[in-house]
Parts: sequence; C-alpha cells; structure tokens
Amino acid sequence: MRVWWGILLLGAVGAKADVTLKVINEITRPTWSYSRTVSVPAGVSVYEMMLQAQTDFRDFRFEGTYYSDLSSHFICSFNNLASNVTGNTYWGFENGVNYQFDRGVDLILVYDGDTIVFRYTKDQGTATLGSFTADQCAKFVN
Ligand code: B12
Repeated sequence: MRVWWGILLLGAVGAKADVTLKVINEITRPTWSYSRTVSVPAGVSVYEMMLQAQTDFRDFRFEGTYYSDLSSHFICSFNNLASNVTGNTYWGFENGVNYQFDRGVDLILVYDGDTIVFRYTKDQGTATLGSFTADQCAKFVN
C-alpha cells in the first residue's frame, strides 16, 4: 500500500502541465492576439510559466515590475504594448472564462489544461490610474 502511495506521490510531483497562454489586444490598432501552449511542471506560478514562454518562443516578450507588498509582479507590457496612462489601458489578467484574477501573476499557480489570458483593457474608472507614471514600465525586473 505504502509503495503505491509513493508512486502516486512521485507521479504528482513530476506532473507536467500544458497551459494555454493568450494575449489579446482588441483596443490598439492594429489589433492582434497571441496564443501558445506552454509546457511547465504542474504547480508553477503564472509568472514562471511566462518566463518559460519567453525562453521557448522568440516572438513572445513581456515586462513587469515586482511589488514586494503584493508579493507579485505587475505585468506592464506584452510585445512592446504597454499600460498607457493617457488611454487608461492596462493588461487585465484573466482565466479562460473571463474571470479576473484577484491577485498578481506570482500568486496564481497553473495546472494541466489551464488557460491564462491577458487582455488589453480599458479601465472602467473603478480603479484610479492617477498614480501611474509612464516610466513605470521602465522598472522591469523580469
Ligand atoms: C490603481 C490600481 C490598479 C491600476 C494600476 C495602475 C498602474 N500601475 O498602471 C490597474 C487598473 C492597471 C490595476 C491592475 C490590476 N490590479 Co490593481 N489596484 C489598483 C488600486 C485600486 C490602487 C493602487 C494604488 O494606486 N495605490 C497607491 C500607490 C501610491 O501605491 P503603489 O504601490 O505605487 O501602487 C501601485 C501598485 O499597487 C500597482 N498595482 C496596481 N494593481 C496591482 C496589482 C498587482 C498584482 C501588483 C503586483 C501591482 C499592482 O500599481 C499602483 C500604481 O502604480 C489597488 C487597490 C488599493 N486600494 O490598493 C488595486 C489592487 C492593488 N489591484 C489588484 C489586482 C488584483 C489587480 C489586477 C491583477 C487585476 C486583474 N485581474 O487584471 C491587475 C494587474 C494585472 C497585471 N497587469 O499584472 C489587487 C491586488 C490584490 C492582491 N492581494 O494581490 C488590489 C489590492 C485591488 C483588490 N483589492 O483586489 N490596478
């Protein structure tokens, strides 16, 4: 019995996850979207999955800033399209069914079959963009 649990545990630890990563810009022209399957160990963070995608795919680039108070990166740009204070736009972070995550990319873990979406989004005014400055994207730490 104990042997079986051991084998099961080993299987879980070594499990692989194929994650669909989508980046969608339907706001700034020319509009574009990007979708890739990224293979990572199950249970890594979205941030680690994005680093893996950057290694695997030369046409995928992102930039982010680490906020220690929120234990996460704020993702500022994808493929050179950045948050924009004048246009009140930012990269919203969702799962595959349009649910906006309530935490940053370092705090969400991925498993096989997950879909992670970054959608260029117009801020609805629910959050103030007042303290955002254009050079915030320059504090890249990835
Ligand atoms: C303004 C704001 C935003 C603005 C940020 C402006 C900018 N930098 O471009 C916008 C609308 C873009 C935004 C986006 C998001 N936000 Co926000 N945001 C806020 C808000 C209302 C105020 C922050 C602020 O101005 N503080 C005052 C200044 C002086 O302090 P600051 O440290 O410089 O603030 C900066 C950081 O907070 C950073 N920031 C803002 N949101 C987030 C989210 C994460 C995960 C990180 C790491 C940093 C970060 O931007 C601020 C301005 O520069 C807070 C709520 C609150 N009352 O704190 C939520 C809040 C920080 N956001 C939150 C979340 C979840 C997000 C999103 C992940 C939502 C989503 N699913 O898309 C995204 C980030 C996605 C990404 N691209 O990585 C949560 C974080 C919860 C947590 N425990 O981690 C908060 C606490 C709201 C909440 N209660 O749910 N946000």
